[in-house]
Amino acid sequence: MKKTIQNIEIEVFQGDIANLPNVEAVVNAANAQLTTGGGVAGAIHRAAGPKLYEECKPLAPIAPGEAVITVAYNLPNKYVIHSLGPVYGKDKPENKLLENCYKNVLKRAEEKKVKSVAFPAISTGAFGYPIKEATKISFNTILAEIPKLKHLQKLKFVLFSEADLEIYETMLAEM
Ligand code: AR6
Repeated sequence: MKKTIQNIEIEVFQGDIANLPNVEAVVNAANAQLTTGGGVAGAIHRAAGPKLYEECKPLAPIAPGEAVITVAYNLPNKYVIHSLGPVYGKDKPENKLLENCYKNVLKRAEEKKVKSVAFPAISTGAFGYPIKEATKISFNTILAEIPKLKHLQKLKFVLFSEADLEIYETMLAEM
């Protein structure tokens, strides 16, 4: 499903963040040490190859809400933007920290003049953020940031499960 808001195309679809050939930068739902792990981080590091971690190592650790950018090695993209989401119920205030993830990813992308970026649902897997709350935060943050974007033209949201996709589609339709 796609929608255009102030000339920015917003798309939500089901897929694997580590296999998206038509997007310039993909977002990693990282851990603080920027190592591989489960979920998105595992898929991204596996597909990118070991050089990704070599580039990440000196950039770590990062704090919740921060984002750093690297190249993408064997992934079909130009960049990976690594952001650490809040652990739900532990890192406070979790809504602000999650908002910072989306803001800082957009900042890193704009600094490199990136035209398209794909986000996973940061913090909603191992970190336990309820998907509906997290979706609201991601869309509200993106909406507020759209007027500041100079290079980005496409924002994509990749959901792993059908159920998460439905939540994103419903909220995008209401936007
Ligand atoms: N493509 C798209 N979405 C995915 C994929 C994939 N390949 N795999 C999982 N998801 P998570 P977090 C969805 O756990 O909650 C890692 O071990 C998943 O269903 O990857 O921010 C790191 O090393 C969920 O909706 O990220 C960290 O320690 C969403 O992506 C920690 O987990 C995020 O799930 C980060 O936890």
